[in-house]
Amino acid sequence: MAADLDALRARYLADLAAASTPDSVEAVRVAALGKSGTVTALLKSLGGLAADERLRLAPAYQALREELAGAIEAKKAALEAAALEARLAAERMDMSLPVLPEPTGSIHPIARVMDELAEIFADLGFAVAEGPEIEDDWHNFTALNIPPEHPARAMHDTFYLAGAPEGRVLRTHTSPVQIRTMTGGTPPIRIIAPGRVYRSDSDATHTPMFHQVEGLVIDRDTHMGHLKWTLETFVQAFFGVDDVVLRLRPSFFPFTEPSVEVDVGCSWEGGRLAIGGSASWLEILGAGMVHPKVISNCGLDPTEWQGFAFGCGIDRLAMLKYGMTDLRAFFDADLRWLRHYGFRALDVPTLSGGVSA
Ligand code: 2U9
Repeated sequence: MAADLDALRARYLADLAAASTPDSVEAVRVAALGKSGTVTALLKSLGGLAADERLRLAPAYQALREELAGAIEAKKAALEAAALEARLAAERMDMSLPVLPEPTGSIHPIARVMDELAEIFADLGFAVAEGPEIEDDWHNFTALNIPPEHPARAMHDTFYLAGAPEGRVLRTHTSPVQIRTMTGGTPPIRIIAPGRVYRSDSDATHTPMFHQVEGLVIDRDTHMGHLKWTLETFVQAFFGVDDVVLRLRPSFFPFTEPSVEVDVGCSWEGGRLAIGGSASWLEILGAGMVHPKVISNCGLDPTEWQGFAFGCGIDRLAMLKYGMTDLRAFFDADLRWLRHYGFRALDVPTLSGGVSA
């Protein structure tokens, strides 16, 4: 009997050594230790033996079963480890390789400036708000203290939408976004509203579609000092210049009272514009304290809530910062212009990386 066990052990260990898949290991297990396996049969046969025979043979049978079970488990584990190694080797990536293929498109300077604005104002606690480009008369005009027949309506060169419900217009500014924010929520509010706006105007310095960013802060004790600090901080960060000087000139807008036009100090060294100092002035913004009527039009109590707003042309900001001279080139889709002035797709502006680069 001892010789039989040695032969069985040798045969199954050889079969295991030859097994190269989990299925062939399982076949060895079934043949030896399965319900009808040979070793199982030997163990079952112990029951029919005389007691002294059973005592003599049982330890050898048990030892064989345990040895084979251990060898089968070890072989299974070795095959699983080898399979994992092979998969890892096949999926190995060189994380230091550059992204391929190199993106061929580029980020338009206007999109870039919008990203920079979002980054700068996010740092000051402003969220980005958006709204529809097709607006109704109330959100675009009436709520902003521009009632029907008000001369400011004519100034906006509005596109009226034929075939749309009565009073639909292409928004002439992003101000209706702030109206929607004020009617839809409760102060305090700190938002910027960047986006496309439309006016029926076309010449060297005007395109019928252009981009604006407007900002709105509504809180209990907001005043012109907060407005000036916010604009200074923004202009400093945007142009990457510390000695920014702002000049606030009295002006008029129906939706703000008082209203100001804001100039930034600059110089023209060798014909090139440099922001900073106060040798010369460039108008870049309009702003003011939100008119109490606008606040009450939005369902808020103007004796409790007040705030400031500002507006600015994004296309002009981009031209001043990146040195383009012709506004119309922004919308010509000329590939040579886009390659020259565009930004790399993965070059995302961050405050830490520098929005003024
Ligand atoms: C609400 C209340 C007040 C937004 C403002 C300006 C002044 C302004 C122009 C700059 C150049 C537009 O692109 S531009 O032609 N904008 O001068 N905008 S205050 O005031 C608001 C907006 C919304 C509810």
